[in-house]
Amino acid sequence: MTIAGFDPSNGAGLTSDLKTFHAHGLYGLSVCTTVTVQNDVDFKSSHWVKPELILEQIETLFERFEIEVVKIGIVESWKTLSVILESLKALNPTVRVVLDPVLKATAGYDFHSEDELSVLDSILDSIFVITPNFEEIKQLYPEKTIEDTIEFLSSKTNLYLKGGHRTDQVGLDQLFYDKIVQLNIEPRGMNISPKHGSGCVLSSSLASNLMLGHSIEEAAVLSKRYTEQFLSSNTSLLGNHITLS
Ligand code: PXL
Repeated sequence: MTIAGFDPSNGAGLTSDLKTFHAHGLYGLSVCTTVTVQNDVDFKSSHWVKPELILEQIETLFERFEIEVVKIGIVESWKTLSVILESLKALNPTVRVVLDPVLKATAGYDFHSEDELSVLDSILDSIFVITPNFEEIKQLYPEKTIEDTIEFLSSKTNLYLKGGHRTDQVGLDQLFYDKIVQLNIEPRGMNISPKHGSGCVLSSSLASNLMLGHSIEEAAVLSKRYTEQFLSSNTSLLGNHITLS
């Protein structure tokens, strides 16, 4: 299941997640947190779905399906995220959550501007893995160094740090898991070009691979490779998932 926003261009958000789930051979369920007005280059506005309505969507799906892995994307606030997590845990105590902490749309729009970080701190241990990029990890704890933030986050949850925006080694992703293990996932040097919503693809591929029974380490590598393939599918800002041969 994905709990995310609707992006009419389908590069990001829940429709992008559904395409990713489908390409992994899974049937995806989706819960909408916001209706956004955007295309692949221009983010105009976000119209948030009330938390009660988000919960009603979640509960209605749980009435019919056993949901074991949930990817969460854009939410209005960390408080809303905490309400969603509480509901998920009540419906399935062993649910695993992949959190893509969307703080800024690529097309320039800030979320969580006046948000309480202490709320995020208190919910990190109910998340299975968090998937920030370099910009997001800096923005999450601006007063800490990146190294300190990595240490803090990885003491509470698994951390998949996306390296697309890093300046030292572009495209080097890092997984910090089981509190102490670090795995560097090198880029494969494919002919990739930037895409709108690539972070959504990585996190929903990670959720898919976990759902398929892979360990966090295997799932991380498979998702990196899946995302690279997606990024190299064409040169436009909207990528293709799989092609039938
Ligand atoms: O890629 C981040 C993201 C996630 N979800 C939605 C978005 C965006 C970026 O634009 O619109 C709905």
